[in-house]
Amino acid sequence: MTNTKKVAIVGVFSALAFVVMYLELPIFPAVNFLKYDPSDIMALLIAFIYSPMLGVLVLAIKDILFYLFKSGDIVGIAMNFVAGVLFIVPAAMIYSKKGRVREIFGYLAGIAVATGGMALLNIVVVPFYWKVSLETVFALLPWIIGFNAIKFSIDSVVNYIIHRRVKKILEPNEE
Ligand code: RBF
Repeated sequence: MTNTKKVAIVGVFSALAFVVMYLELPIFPAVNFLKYDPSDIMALLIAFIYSPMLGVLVLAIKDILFYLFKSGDIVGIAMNFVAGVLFIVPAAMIYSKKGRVREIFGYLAGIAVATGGMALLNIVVVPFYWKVSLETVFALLPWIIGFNAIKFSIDSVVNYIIHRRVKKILEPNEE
């Protein structure tokens, strides 16, 4: 595959990720600042098909675009970016094109790292962001953990179903 084609595909996937981020679906009313959108799937596809680094690039581009055109909330965007990185980097590194068992371990690792990491990060960030006490954050913690576990499980299932087909479409002459 030529570099030009790769650059074009990364650009298209970043734009797609930016657009689907507008979904911003709150899953739990108790933590309605946490919003689901499928944009991390575009980054995960690129991470699986090319490399974790290019996946992180897709995350960065869609988050910068979303910050500029929609949210203007640097904390929310930063949290979204970090959550995405914590999910796709372990998942794609463990997968590294070595079959379905490793792929599933990759997803489980990504879900665990992102859910655990974001729980810790929210404990630090939410008291400042919402000006609430630490007790309030701990009361919300099950919802925060549930949100991230659900978000990244949905992304994993969708990626599992589609990534081989997407790869065939992007690289019809390989393998
Ligand atoms: N997104 C996540 O995927 N996981 C999180 O744990 C998470 N924590 C957040 C905490 C705060 C205080 C804010 C403002 C946002 C957080 N986000 C998190 C991002 C949020 O779900 C959404 O993607 C962004 O706000 C952009 O709409």
